[in-house]
Amino acid sequence: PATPQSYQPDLPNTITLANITYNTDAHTNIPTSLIPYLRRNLHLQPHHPISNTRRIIESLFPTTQFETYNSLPPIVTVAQNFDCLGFPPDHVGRSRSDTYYVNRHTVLRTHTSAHQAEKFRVLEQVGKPGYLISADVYRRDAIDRSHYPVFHQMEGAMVFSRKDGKSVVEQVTEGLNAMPEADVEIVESCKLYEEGNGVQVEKGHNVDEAEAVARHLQRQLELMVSKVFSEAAKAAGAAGAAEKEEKVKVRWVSAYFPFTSPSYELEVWWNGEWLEVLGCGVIRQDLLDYAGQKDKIGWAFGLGIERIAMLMYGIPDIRLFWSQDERFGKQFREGVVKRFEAFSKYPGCYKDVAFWLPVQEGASAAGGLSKGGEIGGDKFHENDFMELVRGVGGDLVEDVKLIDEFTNKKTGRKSMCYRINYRSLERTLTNDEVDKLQEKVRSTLTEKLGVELR
Ligand code: FA5
Ligand code: MG
Repeated sequence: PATPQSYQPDLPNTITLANITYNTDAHTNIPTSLIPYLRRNLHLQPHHPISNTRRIIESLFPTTQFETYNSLPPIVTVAQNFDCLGFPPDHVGRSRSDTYYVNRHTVLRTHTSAHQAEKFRVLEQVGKPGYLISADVYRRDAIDRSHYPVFHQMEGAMVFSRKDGKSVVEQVTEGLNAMPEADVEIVESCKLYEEGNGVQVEKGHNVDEAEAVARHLQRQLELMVSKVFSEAAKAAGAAGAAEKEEKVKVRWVSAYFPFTSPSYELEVWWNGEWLEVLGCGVIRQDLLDYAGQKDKIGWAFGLGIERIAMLMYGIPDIRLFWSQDERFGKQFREGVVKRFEAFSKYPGCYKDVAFWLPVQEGASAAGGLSKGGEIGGDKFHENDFMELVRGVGGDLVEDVKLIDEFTNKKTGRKSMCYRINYRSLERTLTNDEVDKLQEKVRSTLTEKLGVELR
């Protein structure tokens, strides 16, 4: 009988990434198909929309105040990515189903925040109160038009000194007076310290300082959104009649991150829905203390560059950023935002695959699909399936959806059915080719995940 097994690519004893060789262990879960992405650096490719978007955002942060780091290698320690940011030991972000482990001590960074502490530590040395970091980040995730196992983030941070002669509140007020109002409509805001919101004032913070720093952060990011969206509106307008644009609507939503408090997400109203653009907040004092910045208080944010590039350029599918087809690349010029012109959409083709999961000891017959992770756990996890499909089909897979699941009451066995949508961005796939891919998905499933095909 098949025992539950999580998908473990067949890895040798060592793995070489960016010219450094690491020992592998029971935590290692980097598929070989991911390795070429570590060299692509889309955020540094001239003309590429990810790079252009990065530059447009960077232009809003004066280089006299913000040091820019754009080539920090993606391999970091568990301490950098999680521990020193205060992630609790059982945080789901740490699980092997969500994070790519090089080995038990080393991961592909899941966010640019992995570099916060080291860059706070050198602020004096660099002589600037802030920094920007743009980089590739890696997450095991679903497959669809807005999710890819590699994407790009930009992190920004700025601190204020409490030993400046002026109080932090005064420094912020001066800073805000020197900044324009952002041309956005703030539909909703959240005052986190107000009664009923349940946000505690962080140890080492006081309400006045933290609120002042949060206001500075919010203004800075509202200015960023107003810039980006006016570029997007201009590009869209250039295609048709330029209508009198309305102000961009934004809202501030309460959020949680282990390393900021209070924390917020900024959402933007775009094509009839609220789109989460970034997470941010006031940096927790213990993190600044750890980085040798006891007398400072400050803010940090992290945004998804793809998300902003997709709406600025009207790019409909995240796979396009990786396309080496010149019909994609030749559309973009440095410093110019122009609507992406889709090349014709090629026909797609979907295939379903259904299978029984191995019975798990002690699992209740009614148990739902676990999205949560156990570190080193061996349950079926949806991301294992996603990665397996990605490994076989690569960029020919447009999306994968769970379309049915049920549990046989008598046997306690659980059945899953997924629909895989195959479509190339560059050409028409043949039936034969899709059949072969699907056959490979099916055989790999039995082999690696120990499931029984139906
Ligand atoms: C973070 O990664 C935090 N490090 C952000 C942060 C930094 C908070 C500094 C506080 C201080 P989150 O997982 O929500 O948070 O991701 C941040 C942004 O990255 C999201 O708002 C979104 O724009 C983008 N993002 C997240 N996941 C994906 C994805 N799978 N594909 C594309 N973009 C994504
Ligand atoms: Mg988020």
